[in-house]
Amino acid sequence: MFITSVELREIRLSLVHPFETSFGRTTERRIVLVRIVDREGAEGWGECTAGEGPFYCEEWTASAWATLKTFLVPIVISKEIESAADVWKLLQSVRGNRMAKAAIETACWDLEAKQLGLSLWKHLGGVRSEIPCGVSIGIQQTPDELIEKIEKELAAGYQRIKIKIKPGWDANSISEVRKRFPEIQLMADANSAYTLADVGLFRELDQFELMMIEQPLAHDDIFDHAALQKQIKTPVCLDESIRSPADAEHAIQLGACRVINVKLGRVGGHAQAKEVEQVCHENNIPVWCGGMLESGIGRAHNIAMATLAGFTLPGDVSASSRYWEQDIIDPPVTVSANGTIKAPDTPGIGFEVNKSRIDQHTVRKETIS
Ligand code: OSB
Ligand code: MG
Repeated sequence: MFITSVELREIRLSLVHPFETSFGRTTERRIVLVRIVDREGAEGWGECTAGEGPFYCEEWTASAWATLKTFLVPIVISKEIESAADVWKLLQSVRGNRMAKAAIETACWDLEAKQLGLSLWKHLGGVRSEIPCGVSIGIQQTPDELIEKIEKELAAGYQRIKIKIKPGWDANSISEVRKRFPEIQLMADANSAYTLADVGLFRELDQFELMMIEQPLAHDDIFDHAALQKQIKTPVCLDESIRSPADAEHAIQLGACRVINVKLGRVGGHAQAKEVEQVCHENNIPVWCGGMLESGIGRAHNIAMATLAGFTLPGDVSASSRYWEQDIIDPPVTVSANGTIKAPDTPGIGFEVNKSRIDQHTVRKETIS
């Protein structure tokens, strides 16, 4: 692969419904897209999953833009690259900044799959053509509103429901939901809103038979999560804390979690995600694909990743219409009545990138060649 030009764009997309977590509320996304072009004029697309501020992790839209433009793009441009699998290593002189790295690394996988005439999911080594899907539901005003949202998602076919929790919106809302839906696959995500001092709360949550509790403690912690897991029955799932295959190995060895959520951006792209999946697979730890309120390009990459063997649990990848009036890919991502998404068979990410729609939403653009 020989990349002759890289286009960076920032697009702004309004969410159909605001999304609230323990760390804040999002109404409009600021998304950096990366388009790479090779000597033959073939293109690959990647999406940066950094948020609008440094609240989920350190990276955010503007830091990712600056890191891509100043450091990462110059590394990959105008040189012979053996394969997409080598890009992570090429970028290793830059520390951290995994979401910025993933934006360009995933674009390379899309381009390479297109060069080979293969769907991205097959090129990655995926084993299933349909992925099981769940939804992540943000913090609501009242338990009744939450229950109404859950009813709607279950009617649409989604296989599991994840609700966001924070202090003051936890045991009571979970209890109400469980009363109304005694049998559903239910889980909660705290996005690091608690400490070990809250162990009493987590013991109380054990009675609700949650599939798992996601990232209850600090975003960069593994040690305290191990202490918590020893004191509760509900499996702990780590999200924020797992940034590399080594993190996954350490967390598993310490007993800090029984499930891992894999996010392409958080671990630095497809090659790293495959390694995290591998480590988990070897240790009998199931994984699932997380979401970061992606536009269609990031969503398409998530679908491809979730076809890998270890992704046995329903993830947070859901239909475009839950996020956007109009997605930037055609066709939009849709979910079947039994809560699955079909991985497309056309080359690369397998969806048409709608350039005129992207143009409409672009607030800045820079081409480096
Ligand atoms: O922790 O999984 C998370 C969204 C933004 C930041 C962090 C998270 C999330 C979600 C939404 O849960 C998943 C999605 O629907 O894309
Ligand atoms: Mg999470």
